Amino acid sequence: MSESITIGVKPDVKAVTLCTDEQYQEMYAASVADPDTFWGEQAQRLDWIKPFTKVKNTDFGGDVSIKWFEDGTLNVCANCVDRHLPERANDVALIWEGDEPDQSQKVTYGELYEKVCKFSNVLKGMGVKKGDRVTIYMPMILEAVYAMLSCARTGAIHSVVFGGFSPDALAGRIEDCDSRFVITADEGLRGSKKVPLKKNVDEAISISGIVEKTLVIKHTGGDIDWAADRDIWYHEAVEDVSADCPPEEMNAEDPLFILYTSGSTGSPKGVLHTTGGYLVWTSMTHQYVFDYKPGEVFWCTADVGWVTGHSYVVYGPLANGATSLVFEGVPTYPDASRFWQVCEKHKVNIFYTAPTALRALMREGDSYVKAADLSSVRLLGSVGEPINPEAWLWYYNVVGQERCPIVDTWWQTETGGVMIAPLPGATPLKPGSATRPFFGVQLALFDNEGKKLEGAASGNLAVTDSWPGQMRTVYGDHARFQQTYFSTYKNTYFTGDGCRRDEDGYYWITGRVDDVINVSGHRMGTAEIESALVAHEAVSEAAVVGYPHDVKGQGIYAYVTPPVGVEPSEELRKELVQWVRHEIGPIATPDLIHFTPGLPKTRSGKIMRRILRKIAENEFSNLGDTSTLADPSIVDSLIEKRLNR
Ligand code: 6R9
Repeated sequence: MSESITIGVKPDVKAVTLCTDEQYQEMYAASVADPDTFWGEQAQRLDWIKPFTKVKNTDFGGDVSIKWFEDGTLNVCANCVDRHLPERANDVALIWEGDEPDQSQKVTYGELYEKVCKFSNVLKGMGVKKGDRVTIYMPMILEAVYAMLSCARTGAIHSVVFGGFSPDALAGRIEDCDSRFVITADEGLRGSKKVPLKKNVDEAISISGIVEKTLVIKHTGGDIDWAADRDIWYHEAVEDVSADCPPEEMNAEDPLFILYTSGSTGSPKGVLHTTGGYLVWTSMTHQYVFDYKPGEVFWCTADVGWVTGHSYVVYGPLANGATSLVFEGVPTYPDASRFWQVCEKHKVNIFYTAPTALRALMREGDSYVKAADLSSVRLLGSVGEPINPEAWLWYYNVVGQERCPIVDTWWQTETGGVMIAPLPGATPLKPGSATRPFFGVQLALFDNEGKKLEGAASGNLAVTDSWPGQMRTVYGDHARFQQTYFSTYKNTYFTGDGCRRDEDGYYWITGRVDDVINVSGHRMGTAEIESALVAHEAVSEAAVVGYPHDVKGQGIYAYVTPPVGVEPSEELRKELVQWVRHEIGPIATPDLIHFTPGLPKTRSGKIMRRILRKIAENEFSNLGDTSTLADPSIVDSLIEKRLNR
């Protein structure tokens, strides 16, 4: 990625009203000079039941302790729904667009209130209490949003698991947070294909065994198995409940949700977000970064199984009284015009998606975009991975018709909401750069030796002080939280990303510097895929790395060593691909499997991943020092048989 492309972003491309460049500078300076005053004021955007008297109480040293607004109380659901009723009861809160283009539905704030109260009473009827963990494994239907908001209303902690994860992966997440309740649907639909959600839940429960009640939404009406002592139909349970359910009074630091995410080692971590700071952060970033104005239709295409769906389909937009679009389908069904048809149909004003979707659609040609009337769209957003200049320019020229600013937003599951992004109008854009930090975000770059870099430089991206939306801990394992994020650099949160800062102070994210790969905007630990592979009897050792992929951003390249006596074959390759899909889910499907009799190792037995990465990238002319290898000849044979040419 290069900053040398200068494209003529038209000077009149200004969505803005909220902020000028000078105002940004002033507000940013104030936010870091006196966080207590700044955030104390910003938090007034929410309705508090009991006002807080303390704002920031955070410590990145020692055991790490992060508290914001710690003596205040509020309810997230009441902030997203109830408080809008006096002014917006008849405004549309949610637009649902189904998998088939002839299915859609609108729900006003008034209707949402009733739906959520009833859903909450169904949860209570099942025995869900404040502090209980509730696993949500759902398609992108409105009940997924009701389920999340109802957990927030009753004080339960939701753990949404993406519907594309396998029963094994689901079972692991149920067990890790000791979740006795699961909310699911009979089946999901994606691009006319059925996803057997209830069947997967049944299988997960047979593995983990701790689930007491399953609430099932009837969506497709497909055949499912039924356990009468455990399974409850939502449409039956909701018939007998009242539409009145007062929101639970929650402390600002009470947990709101757990969301599992991959890291470089071990099993996925349960990222824990709490109540007050998270909602201040998502609501404020949604307003400023997307320049959101009342009455506008906001469409974030992410699934609620990922953090982007939590923060910008559900919590940020609804806290701001926005109209948020929930899309069940995929960008290419019935054809590659779907996104643009939906924008036209629902008069979408702000559109937020991932580069991988843009690259896939760009390949299909411009005609699909041009066939739709996109005159309502005024702002475009990007998230999940670095956006390459080619995709950026296509987004800007073809989709945005050279009139819509693009906000490239860098953030993570751990950060709760956007951390680096332009403020439309205030920030001059550079294609490929997420530009500058949001209010309160203090960034730093470090080299590999731990030295802080000043001015224009490339290094590892870190954040030196807390912000309200930050994760508070790894659920059930605070030591892992400290170890993962705060042990690399002293008193500093380490992001795991590499980054360059240019002479204008703009940030250019270059990708992960740890063993995490980003496939189609989905974050995955290479260690997870490796442990799935070695669980197969025909694999004695495996090493997984990423390699550049035109559409997915990164593809999955797996080096596999079969045990002595097992011959690699095309059948075995196919079997291993299916195996990984079954163990983790389709998103972890290896693109390339390279059978090798051995892996390059140091004499102490450490796999030299640096070399494997270079070979997978087809960049093996400069492999660096291989003298420490136990058997250097293995490298030549790997190069000779490399699969990405
Ligand atoms: C929100 C989300 C986080 C990782 C992050 C980084 C990559 C996200 C990006 C980006 C470059 C952007 N990432 N946004 N890289 N430019 N605008 O995606 O969360 O799933 O936790 O992934 O995604 O590598 O560290 P999550």
